[in-house]
Amino acid sequence: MAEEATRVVRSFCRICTAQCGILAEVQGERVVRVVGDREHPLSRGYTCPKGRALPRLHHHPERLEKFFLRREGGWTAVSAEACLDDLAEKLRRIVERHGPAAVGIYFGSGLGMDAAGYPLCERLRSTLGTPAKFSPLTIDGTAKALVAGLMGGFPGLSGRPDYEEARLVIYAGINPVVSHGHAVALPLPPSKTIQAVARRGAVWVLDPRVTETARFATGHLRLRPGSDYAVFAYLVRALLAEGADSPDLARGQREALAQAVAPYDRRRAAAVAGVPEADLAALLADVRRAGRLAVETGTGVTMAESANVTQWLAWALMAVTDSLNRPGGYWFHPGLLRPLDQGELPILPPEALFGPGPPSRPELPGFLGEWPGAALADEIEAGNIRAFLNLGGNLLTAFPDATALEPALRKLEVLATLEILPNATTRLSTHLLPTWDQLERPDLSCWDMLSPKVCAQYTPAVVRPVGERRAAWWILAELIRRLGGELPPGLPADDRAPGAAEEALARLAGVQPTALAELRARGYVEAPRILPAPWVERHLARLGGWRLAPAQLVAQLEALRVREAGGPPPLALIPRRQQRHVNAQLTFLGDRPEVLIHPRDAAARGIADGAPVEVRSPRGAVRALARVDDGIRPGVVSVPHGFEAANVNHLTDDALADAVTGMARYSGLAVEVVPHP
Ligand SMILES: Nc1nc2c(c(=O)[nH]1)N[C@H]1C(S)=C(S)[C@@H](COP(=O)(O)OP(=O)(O)OC[C@H]3O[C@@H](n4cnc5c(=O)[nH]c(N)nc54)[C@H](O)[C@@H]3O)O[C@H]1N2
Ligand SMILES: Nc1nc2c(c(=O)[nH]1)N[C@H]1C(S)=C(S)[C@@H](COP(=O)(O)OP(=O)(O)OC[C@H]3O[C@@H](n4cnc5c(=O)[nH]c(N)nc54)[C@H](O)[C@@H]3O)O[C@H]1N2
Ligand code: SF4
Ligand SMILES: [Mo]
Repeated sequence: MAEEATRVVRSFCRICTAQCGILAEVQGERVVRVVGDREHPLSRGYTCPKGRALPRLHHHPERLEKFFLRREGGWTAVSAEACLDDLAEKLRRIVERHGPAAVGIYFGSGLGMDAAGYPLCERLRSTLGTPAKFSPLTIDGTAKALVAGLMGGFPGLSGRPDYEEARLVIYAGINPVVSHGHAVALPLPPSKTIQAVARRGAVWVLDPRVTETARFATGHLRLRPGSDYAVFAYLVRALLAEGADSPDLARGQREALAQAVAPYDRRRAAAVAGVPEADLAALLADVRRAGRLAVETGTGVTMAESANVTQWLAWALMAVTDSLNRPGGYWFHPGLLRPLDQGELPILPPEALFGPGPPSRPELPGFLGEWPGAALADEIEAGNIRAFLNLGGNLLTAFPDATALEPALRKLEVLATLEILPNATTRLSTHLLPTWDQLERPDLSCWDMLSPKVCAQYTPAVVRPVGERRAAWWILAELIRRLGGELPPGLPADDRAPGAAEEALARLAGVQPTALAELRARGYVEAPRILPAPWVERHLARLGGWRLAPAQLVAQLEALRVREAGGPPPLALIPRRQQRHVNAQLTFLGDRPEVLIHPRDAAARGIADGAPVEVRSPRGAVRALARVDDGIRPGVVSVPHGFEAANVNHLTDDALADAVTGMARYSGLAVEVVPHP
């Protein structure tokens, strides 16, 4: 048989926000290899094992290729139309009988990088008229939007270090060498970026574990989970006492901030964080030396009880060192395809961030038009949510308290899932709708603000869609149409018609035609980053300066301070990410759910390295292998999420959500670990 010619398609990876440039080698419709694109301005040849596994993802032996309906007795493969007819009919009946809030909807990570599909999720939600919208926001990092909203008047301000000039970066609860960044990606490769800062000055890591990132740092605080706020409070207090100030601070608020952090002298901060006072002194000395600095926080911060307070004090530290919107400090992404820097940003009053929350959990707010993921099981159990649209997520591994969520999901009349592979959540679904994966669709950077640079990318489809998979935009449009909603003008009726995918991208991605044409021609466009950015300065002038002491956060700090007397739990669970899977995806590449435990804690429990253990919480148990690791702080165990057979969310508790934002608590929970023969 003659060998088929290999063609190379230039594309970009959409597994994480780093969006590395890739070259896909294709024979016929088989993707044989993905390698890094050396000419790519963003990643210059860099890729990670996940990106290189795109061919395995696409050719996965169990990939979903058909529409399925679950009827009594099992699954039936049906046509796309029959599946959509049935689904729309059931949704219509449920809304008629119980109102729109009876349909919940999850904007999952799987659709989060589909530039044509994603915008229709919101249109589907508004067609249904349901307030029961969920997204990664409340299971990932509400603290960032909250603090941007409260201190900066606009929750969409998204910042990152000025890696060109920074002389001090503090990484708190983030491990970019593995994750490539929390939401916002780091310039690649992460280790080189971090080393460059270290050469200019200093890099500190705040993490209960010696992480892959800590190895490149000049200083590391192996602090107690959830104690970061005390470290930042100490730094802010010390600098304010020395007279630190900036013309950009809202008037009268410096005093309120000073008062809030007053209790955190070095001794108290060291006691709360469980670190030597000398290490805090060394960090403060580096802060003084650098003058300006940037703090990068990640899920270790946003998933802790102290999330909002830590994020606030990290910003406060940048504000009082005059680092916000300054070279060598922190810059705010202006966006490129959907720019923020063209007009005036709205200035939102604090109340505008919140809305009515889920009725079954009156203590929880709605936040930025969404409901907390921690309320999903209760909303179903209360009979409020009866149908659920899962748009590219694995609910059971993503949401807290799988012990409560799994039986709840089984009670749903409808659980419809848009997916590319079977998983724990598809197994509970009533409707399965297979969509184009990232190699099967033309695409654009969906979230240009999360890029490390002011840039945007375009990729053509690499191969033709397999089986009966349909475009996510087509599936969503067909549902919207069946539910009586309005569709954007000019949207192709058939995703399989020639040119339809490109046309849909143009109609849906919200990008100016000229910009789109340029992107298609060049694949990658970049704009210069200007620092200080005039649009931020204009915004700040109208805002009256950074608001240093938002009342909600001052109150949360006070509450934390009162609880400090109770001390930490004997053994606390913390999350971590691993190199070769992203959340619940790509677990077939071989990462294992190892429980990292300190030798002291292991010995006290008779646990040997590599031995099977059971991690227990009041909510449930997870079995995995122990890795005895002297890099982790004593009293802390680290368990990665995303594994179905060892689902760490059987340990988490959906009652533990942040009172201000509803964010789920995934870090700092009390657990016990026992040998499990
Ligand atoms: N305990 C604990 N829980 C956590 C976390 C934690 O650290 N600890 N992390 C949280 C965080 S930060 C997040 S973001 C969430 C993530 O939770 P999810 O939003 O559920 O994300 P994934 O697990 O990545 O699942 C995405 C799904 O999309 C599918 N998919 C991939 N590509 C495509 C595509 O092109 N189209 C479609 N239709 N589907 C696709 C994948 O097969 C996968 O099943 O989990 C949260 N849950
Ligand atoms: N390889 C890979 N990359 C990913 C993902 C993945 O699953 N795998 N997921 C993607 C997603 S959805 C996200 S949201 C990002 C997240 O990106 P990151 O936020 O960088 O996530 P992690 O790598 O888990 O790093 C969190 C760190 O916080 C530490 N930590 C836990 N609790 C605390 C605490 O209380 N205080 C402090 N200071 N540290 C603490 C943990 O030990 C861990 O090292 O990564 C993205 N990139
Ligand atoms: S870092 Fe890995 S997963 Fe993320 S975009 Fe690059 S290749 Fe893809
Ligand atoms: Mo995330």
